[in-house]
Amino acid sequence: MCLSFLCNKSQCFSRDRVGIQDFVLLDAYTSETAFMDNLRKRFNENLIYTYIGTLLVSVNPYKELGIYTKKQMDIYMGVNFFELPPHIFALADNVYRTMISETNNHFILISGESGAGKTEASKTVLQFYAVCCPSTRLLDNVRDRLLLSNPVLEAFGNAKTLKNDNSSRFGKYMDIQFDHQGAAVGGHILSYLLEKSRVVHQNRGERNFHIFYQLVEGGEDELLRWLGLERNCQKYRYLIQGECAKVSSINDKSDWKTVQKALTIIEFSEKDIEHLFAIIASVLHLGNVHFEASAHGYATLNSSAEVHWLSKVLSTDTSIRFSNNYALEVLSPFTAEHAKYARDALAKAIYGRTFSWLVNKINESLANKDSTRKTVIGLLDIYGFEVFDVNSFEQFCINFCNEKLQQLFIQLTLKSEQEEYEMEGIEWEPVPYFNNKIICDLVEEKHRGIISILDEECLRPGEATDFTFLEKLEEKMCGHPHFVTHKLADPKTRKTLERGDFRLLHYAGEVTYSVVGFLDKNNDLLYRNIKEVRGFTTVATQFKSSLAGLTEILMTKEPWYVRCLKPNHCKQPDHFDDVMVRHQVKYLGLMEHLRVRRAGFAYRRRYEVFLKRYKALCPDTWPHWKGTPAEGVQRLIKHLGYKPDEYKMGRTKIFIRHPRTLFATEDAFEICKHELATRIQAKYKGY
Ligand code: AD9
Ligand code: MG
Repeated sequence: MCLSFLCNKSQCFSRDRVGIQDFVLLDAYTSETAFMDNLRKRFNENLIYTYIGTLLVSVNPYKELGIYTKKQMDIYMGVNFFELPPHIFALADNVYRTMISETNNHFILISGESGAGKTEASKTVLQFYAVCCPSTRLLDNVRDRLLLSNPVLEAFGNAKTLKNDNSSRFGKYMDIQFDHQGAAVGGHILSYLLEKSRVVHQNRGERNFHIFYQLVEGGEDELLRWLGLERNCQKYRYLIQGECAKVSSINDKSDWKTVQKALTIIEFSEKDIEHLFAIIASVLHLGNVHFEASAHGYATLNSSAEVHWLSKVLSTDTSIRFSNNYALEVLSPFTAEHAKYARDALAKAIYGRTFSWLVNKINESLANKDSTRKTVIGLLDIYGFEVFDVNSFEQFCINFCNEKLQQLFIQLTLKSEQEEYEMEGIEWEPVPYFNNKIICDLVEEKHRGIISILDEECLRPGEATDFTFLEKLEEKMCGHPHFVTHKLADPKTRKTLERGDFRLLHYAGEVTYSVVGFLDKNNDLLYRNIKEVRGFTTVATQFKSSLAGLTEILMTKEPWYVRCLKPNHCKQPDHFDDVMVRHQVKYLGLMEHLRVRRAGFAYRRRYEVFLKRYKALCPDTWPHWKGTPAEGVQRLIKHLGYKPDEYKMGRTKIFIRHPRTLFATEDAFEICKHELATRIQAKYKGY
């Protein structure tokens, strides 16, 4: 098994221009500068993908490269991973073929900061499976539904932010189920914490969820008339707070059409669709309900038209009655502030529940009723790490989620990998790395973490405020290396902090959070009256346990990674901001990953498993091997001609340094299988 083809001639000649396709082959592999040079060189040649072993690094090109065509899919389908230039299709294909050959479950963890290209990557993978997996007319339906769940969920769960014009505001984990022939036969989606606050408030330069603008811009005249809506986003308070209802990169009208078509194919009935948009319209009407303070300090409601439409589209009776269409002034125990709060809380609750309903409906349509065993490939696409000028509870949750995914990555790659070498008695020089567990604990530790302290404060209604929460944090977290506030900071840092802020030193950088709104958003109650609903689970705690559930799901599957990098802050093509990319390379732990990969082994299997699969390749081990599995494997690889530096024998497993060695073995196995089948056929022909 000769490794000379690793560096074939054409690759050597073009190295200077296009860089190296796999960082593992980089001569100066420990140098960050060499790593950056390679990445930049490739980016400048529109080569956005590079491997670190089987991990795929992707840099967002912010332009169409024409590399996701059917022709490209055909090129990558069924071809060994390292035989073609790096591509997300190569990764998707490799995961798929491993799943088929080993009949086990896999997941692809796509990570990177907001705008780095995670959602695009996850859509590309899904498209690859939809096009390349075997199908039947019946299964075409499943395939279309899997694909079309994307535009629907994006319409309702994505929005323009300052970081990304199509930013995911919910986390998504999607299982694609395959039958034993490798056909996609179903799917299931888990969604995580939707950023509901966006429904009622958007920061300048940001928008509400796409669906609202799509409805107003693209909805048919008759539909809008029926819903009591005008074709003008400026008329709706919930749509204009960010002052950017129109965005040049987004075509709401044509997106509306896509969503309509998708809903029909996912088998939403006409009634379902009618109800869905009635609810969306109700949120817009609700946003225009206006309260003023009366002379007695109570809220007065003067929005007869809105209330009329609200009751109409929601098919409810108005709790406040109007006679002869004249608005009555109704005295309520609420102040105007409380009334506005209750209105917004209702809008958020309506939208949040509609989103959950939508995910459930999509799942019903993706469900595979056949009970035969399936294997799955999971796709994880979650909101990326984000830092704004003002960061609130939402960013706290999103960044905590990214912290947890980084922890999972560390555990699965850097930590367990190195522990395994030690356990298996393989000689190993440990690679140091930053373990972000300390930050995860700071946020989620039972009784002591930020979430616990926040929950405690949420249980003291009337007494606790955002600021007592901050004081408690200061008391409990004082001296923690990843936590600082105005009070705890040294004089220099203090200048950069407001009194109502706390700052976390995340794995990906510092984020300053304003505590304002933390208690309220964590409670997420329809009304302020928290005393009546004691014993409920808060938002942060729910999120924490759903992330723990997700980690459990993922731990049972074989991991694959796509690490997405954002080349610049301005969403521009052909602009590679060195400082920014270097920062991401650092915090994503890519250098450490490279060091472990370079020094380590790409593939390992228990002796029994390895022998069972490949024993036919050696006359000594075929058809039965009488000795121990380890001896059998030794005999087998001797016969195959493995060189001593290509593998190591551990206590229970064989470790193979480079995937190429395994691929060559796998190729030999395919030929052998084929020959065997031909021989058997020939034998039976004689009868
Ligand atoms: V967030 O955490 O949800 O805010 P993502 O998901 O990481 O973020 P997204 O995939 O939405 O980012 O990419 C942002 C934009 O970059 C897309 O809307 C595209 O305009 C652009 N993009 C990303 N990947 C590619 C690509 N492979 N080719 C071309 C791309 N454009
Ligand atoms: Mg996204």
